[in-house]
Amino acid sequence: MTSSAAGSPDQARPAPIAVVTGASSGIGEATAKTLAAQGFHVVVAARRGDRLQALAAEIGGTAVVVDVTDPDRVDALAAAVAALPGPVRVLVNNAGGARGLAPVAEADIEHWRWMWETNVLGTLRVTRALLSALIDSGDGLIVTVTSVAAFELYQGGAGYTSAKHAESALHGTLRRELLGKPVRFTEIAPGAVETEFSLVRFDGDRQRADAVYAEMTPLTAGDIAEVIGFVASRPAHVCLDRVVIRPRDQSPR
Ligand code: 8X3
Repeated sequence: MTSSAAGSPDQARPAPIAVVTGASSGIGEATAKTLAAQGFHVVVAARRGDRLQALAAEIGGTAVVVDVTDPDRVDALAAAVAALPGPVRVLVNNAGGARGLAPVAEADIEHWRWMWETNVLGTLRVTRALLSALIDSGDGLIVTVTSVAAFELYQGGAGYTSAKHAESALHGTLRRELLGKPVRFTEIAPGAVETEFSLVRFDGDRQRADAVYAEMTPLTAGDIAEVIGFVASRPAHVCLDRVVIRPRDQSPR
């Protein structure tokens, strides 16, 4: 694993900045640690301030409390990033998740609204807010953590799969619209990763969440973070468009 994403050490230059949303736990937290170890100044963004502060202190980064569904907080994130001295090189759109597993006929509209607000509109808001800074850095990278649900369907999953399909479409469309600009795009599409994902989906029901990962060895947040670190440490002309990562024990649907 190359660990020189931030370039060769140069004490005179401020560290390049990486912004990670949904950074208070799971894939976001692990990614923040990986990018910090590669020399980025990492801005960790999430709703849970206490966990963010502890993470920022641990990795020497900056914590910004942000709910990606709140436009004012996203503006505050952009302002906090703009106040830092380094170039804005990396954005990891990781905030999002699933709520419920109800069939379409019994869909909970509020669950759907939350999934579309966080995964789709949240990614849109944060990406738009940081886009010029990423381009202006001369070598920007936008990583969007979608899911295998971005291209697969399963019973009970329509709220989540439709949101992840849309998030993937948003990311892929922007990649096409910005062709020729100095910004790369990578979609990371994980399968089963044991994080708080299923606990959130099942509203804190630990037994139901644990059952998702029973009789298999799921991926860990660190497995995904390692790949994002690899993506972020490629040279400026190399773009990994989409990386699909599943546990050996999970087959495509
Ligand atoms: C979740 C992927 O395979 O656990 O994003 O449903 S899976």
